[in-house]
Formats: sequence, C-alpha cells, structure tokens
Amino acid sequence: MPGDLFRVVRADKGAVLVLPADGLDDAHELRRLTLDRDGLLTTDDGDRLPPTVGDWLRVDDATPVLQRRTTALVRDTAGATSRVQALAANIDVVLVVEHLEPDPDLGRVERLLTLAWRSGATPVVVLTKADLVPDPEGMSAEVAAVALAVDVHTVSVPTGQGLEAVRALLVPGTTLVVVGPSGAGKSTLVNALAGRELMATGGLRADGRGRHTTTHRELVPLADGVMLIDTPGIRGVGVVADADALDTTFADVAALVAACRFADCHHTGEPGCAVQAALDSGELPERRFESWRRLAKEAAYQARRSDVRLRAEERDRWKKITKEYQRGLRGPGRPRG
Ligand SMILES: Nc1nc2c(ncn2[C@@H]2O[C@H](COP(=O)(O)OP(=O)(O)OP(=O)(O)O)[C@@H](O)[C@H]2O)c(=O)[nH]1
Ligand SMILES: [Mg+2]
Ligand SMILES: [Zn+2]
Repeated sequence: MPGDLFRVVRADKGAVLVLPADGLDDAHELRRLTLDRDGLLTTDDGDRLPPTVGDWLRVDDATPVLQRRTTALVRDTAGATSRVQALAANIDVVLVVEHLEPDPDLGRVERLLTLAWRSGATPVVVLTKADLVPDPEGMSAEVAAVALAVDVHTVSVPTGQGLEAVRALLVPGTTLVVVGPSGAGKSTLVNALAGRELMATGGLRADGRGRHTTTHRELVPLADGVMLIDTPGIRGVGVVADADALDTTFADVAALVAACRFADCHHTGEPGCAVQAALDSGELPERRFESWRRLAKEAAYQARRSDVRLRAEERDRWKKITKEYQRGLRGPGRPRG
C-alpha cells in the first residue's frame, strides 16, 4: 500500500527487515526489503544514506524513502566519506550499561555518555551485577559523581534488585537502546525488561571480559509500542565526540574552562587558569581532567578530518558536474548559439 510506514528492526548490507507501523509487535508482519547495490536509501531530504535499526521508511510506489531521523546514535567510521555511521535512529533513551564486577570503567561511562548526549536522546546509566559486589551503593555513588545530571540505576537481574526503576522508563511509544561493553549484561537486561528470553546471552572469559555474544543490532518490540534496541559491545574506538555533547558530559570542566583568564588557555600553567586551580585543590580529579582532555582532542581531530573529507567530497562532486556539463556541450544535436 502506498504511503505505508515501516520500522527497520534489523539492517544488513543488502537488505533490511521491517515491521509495519500498525503491526510492530506482530512477527507475522515481518518483511524483508532488498536494497540497491550501494546499500543506500534516498531520504526525504534527497540525501542518500544507509538505513539503520530504528529508521522509519515510507514506501511509496514500492520505493522505500528514509524518513528524517529525530535522534541518532552515531559513531565515527574509518571510511573515506565524511559520514558517521548511525548505530540506531529515532531513540528516546540511551541506556549506558556498565558492570559493577569487574569494576566499572569511569572513562568508558564518560565516553558513552558523550555519545548518548550527542544523539539527542536522554542518557540513563544502568549499573549491572549488583549481586556480585559487597557495596553496590558506594560504587553507584562514584559513577553518579561523573554522570552529571544523569539518572543512575543499580540493578541485579538474578535478584531483581533495581529493575522496577528501569521498567519505569518503558513509557508507551518509547524507543530505548542499550550500549556498553561486551559482557556488561545488555542482552540480559533486555530479556529481563521484555520478560522473555529474546536475545542470547553469553558467558564470560576467565578475565571477566565478554565474548561478544550479540553480533548485530536488533530492535525488539515490547507491548504498548515500547521498543528496545540491543547492540553488540562497543569497543573504545570510533566513539564520536562533539563539542556540545562534551560540554554536557563535562559541565564541571566546561565551567572551569570558561573561568580561565585567557579564552585560549591550554591549562598548562598559564596565569589565572581555573582548571589548574581546581586540579591543585583537588576539586577536579586528575582522572576526569585527563578523560575530558582525551575526548576534547578526539572531537577536535574529528571535526578537522570531517572538514577535510567534506571539502574533498565537494571537489569530487563538482568534478563530476563539470564533466557532465562538458559532455552535454559536446554532445550531438546540441543547439549551438
Ligand atoms: N550475576 C549477574 N550476572 C549477570 C547480570 N547481568 C548479566 N549477567 C551475566 O553476564 C554475562 C554477560 O551477559 P550478556 O547479557 O550476554 O552481556 P552483553 O552486554 O549482552 O554482552 P555482548 O552481547 O557480548 O555485548 C552473562 O553470563 C550473564 O548471565 C547480573 O545482574 N548479575
Ligand atoms: Mg548481548
Ligand atoms: Zn585554563
């Protein structure tokens, strides 16, 4: 039927699996749409993009058109185009999942929060495996101290501790995505929230790391139009930082930077440096400052690189246009003068 809306529940190179908007929890309605060789779809803005999990497609005359994304969780790609890769689209909440055992990695939480803020969705931290540590509340407070303005929930799936608070996030019509390292318990959490064993969950290696049990991103429809997107463990690389998201994740550092005497302060011993003063007094922990500095560097590097890529793409585009035009001028039957 023309004008029908579908949601992408899984995306692969050559095809996407979709469910119709009016049958999102009906597995019988699942359909496969084959993509062109380039794996791209035209957006309603006339752009060409690879579809991702959570995208809405409108199918007119058998041609799917990618609807404008309200939010998108993106990461940097090493590829030749300036485009970042969208991991999930049209999400309302990003659950940053981190384990309490082994110890939570505060830098990773900060990195994933930056990724989450950049998406336009609301981040929430979920600390798993509370049953495995003696003082989950104390650890949770340490994480909350670096997750400014973000709710932090501590849960245990085997005991059910803290799950009610996470269930409260499943507001009808909401789409949530889980991100975090392999073995953090993302799929276990998805299953607990779904009340069914939908996703395979994995064992842990001897060193406590995950085994990358989940290998693809997948959207799982629950009741009342709630959608959960499970993802494979994100490795450190390629998490895109941008200046705004960074300033939100590190609002404390941003306030200090703004208070430095010189606008271009490098915080390396300049007079009137508010950052240095906060480091000296212990108000700003060294670890957090280093974490901010690393991500800020990445953000600046990515901005520069995407600038260079954009210019190269633009140059190529004009080369093509010029060639086409010249061909047209030389072509037969072309009126002259
Ligand atoms: N004790 C305990 N174990 C948990 C909890 N949550 C998850 N686990 C275990 O941790 C292991 C990894 O869980 P998964 O849900 O597969 O982890 P994941 O984040 O989906 O990992 P990837 O799919 O590899 O990214 C499994 O053995 C789970 O049973 C918890 O709250 N308590
Ligand atoms: Mg998993
Ligand atoms: Zn400074």
